[in-house]
Amino acid sequence: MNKEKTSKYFTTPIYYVNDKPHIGHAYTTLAIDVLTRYGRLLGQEVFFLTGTDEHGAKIAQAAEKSGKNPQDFCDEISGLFKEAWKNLNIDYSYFIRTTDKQHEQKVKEFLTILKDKGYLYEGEYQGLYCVGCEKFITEKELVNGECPDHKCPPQKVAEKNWFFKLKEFLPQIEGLIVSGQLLVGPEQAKQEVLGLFRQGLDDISISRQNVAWGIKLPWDENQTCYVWVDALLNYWTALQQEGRQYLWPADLHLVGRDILKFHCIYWPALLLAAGFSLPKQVFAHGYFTINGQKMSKTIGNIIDPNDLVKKYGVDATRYLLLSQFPFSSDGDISLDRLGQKYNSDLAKGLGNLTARIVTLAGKISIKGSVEASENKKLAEVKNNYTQALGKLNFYEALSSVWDLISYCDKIIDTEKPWENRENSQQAIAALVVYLEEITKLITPFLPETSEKISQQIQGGKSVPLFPRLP
Ligand code: ME8
Repeated sequence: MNKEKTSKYFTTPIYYVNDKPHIGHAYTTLAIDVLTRYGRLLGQEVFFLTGTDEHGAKIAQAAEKSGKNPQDFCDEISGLFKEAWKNLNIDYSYFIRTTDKQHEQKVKEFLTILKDKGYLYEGEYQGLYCVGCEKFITEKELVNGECPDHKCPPQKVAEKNWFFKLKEFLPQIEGLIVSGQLLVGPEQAKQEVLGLFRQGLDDISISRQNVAWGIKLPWDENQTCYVWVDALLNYWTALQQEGRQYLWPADLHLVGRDILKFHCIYWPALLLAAGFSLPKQVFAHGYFTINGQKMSKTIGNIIDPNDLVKKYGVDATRYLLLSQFPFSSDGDISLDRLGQKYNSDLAKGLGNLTARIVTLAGKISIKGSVEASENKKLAEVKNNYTQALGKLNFYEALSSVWDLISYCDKIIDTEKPWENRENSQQAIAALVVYLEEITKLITPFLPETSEKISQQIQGGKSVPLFPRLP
């Protein structure tokens, strides 16, 4: 098979560098890390792209507030994202920054293609702009005169801009989404996007006149590229930088549901206009709130993933974040519940089971194989796991493994194989096979733990994996 057929290209959003990473960013990035590791275990070449979104008014204002020049500020915060991903054992293939010179160059080339094809025109923009969202906003969207997400009044803007003929592409994109040629998941997200077409959309401005911190339009130095166009293009420019154009189109853009419109409407339209093929899938996951509130610096309730790693360890943090809620649902995170889940699922569940089986296997010489009925259990678990991961249901995939863990605990409790009866050898042999299978299934989620369990099975010596926390 040629390279194109077996390779996959997965992306996360590129995160704004106005602030340090939080567990919401970690959630999306971990999910792609798991899919990447899973794909690689299946023998696929997977290219995993993540990075940072560094231009625009929002970043310029954050830099100014911190008393730094924008580039130094971006270098610093972008570095914090890289560090957090390292601490979470996230194995990305490439980290793009929109201030990379090659990216800036490719954005200019892309915009020139649109201009040459006649899809850009000059116009006057008069309206409202929310710097927090980095988007033009309508009166209708405001709540008590404020942006409902950022709880602040938008800016009044009246400036000359370059516009993109978005409307020309809307019927085609709607058709592609309806027919599933451009997959939008889950179903609820697809319906939300289709609703946007029904409400009607106007052409979009792709440049800003009074935002200096951005990429200058090659034919109009008074204008900088609108930060969302600059950012979306990362998915395409990164491949050019890496000499991996053959990976286009992306197999999956994973996003939070806040940025669906940009990924399912604006992005496909820009690609169609330039004559490029469209991504295969855009999937939107749910949102975390903290004790019922939106995570925000103002409220002061942001959870830093590095703090979780310090408290629970890398693999435990990976597990705790991905096992909270079904991937497409919103959910509320509480630090207390994270601690309880650590103790029940990891210290008591996986950790304790490993210790029990490794100890039993070390005491008794095991012979025999797993009986047919027990193999049925394995087949069922593997099937549930594969199906779940195929649908990006990380929570369900993990539940199926934890179901096997409780099943093993029950076998040990009922058969008491340490009593060394007639069937003990058989039971222990089966338990070892189950533990080996559990080890394989958790590999994409808990790579270090999986390695440690394999070593313990081979060495016959049990070492605690997840010490119980007070
Ligand atoms: O939107 N729960 O960047 P951003 C779960 N730069 N996921 C969350 C979350 C939460 N509470 N908060 C954030 C941008 N996320 C643009 C993207 S892409 C071309 C440009 C995750 O820093 C989720 O994936 O605001 C969301 O879409 C993303 O972080 C937004 O990150």
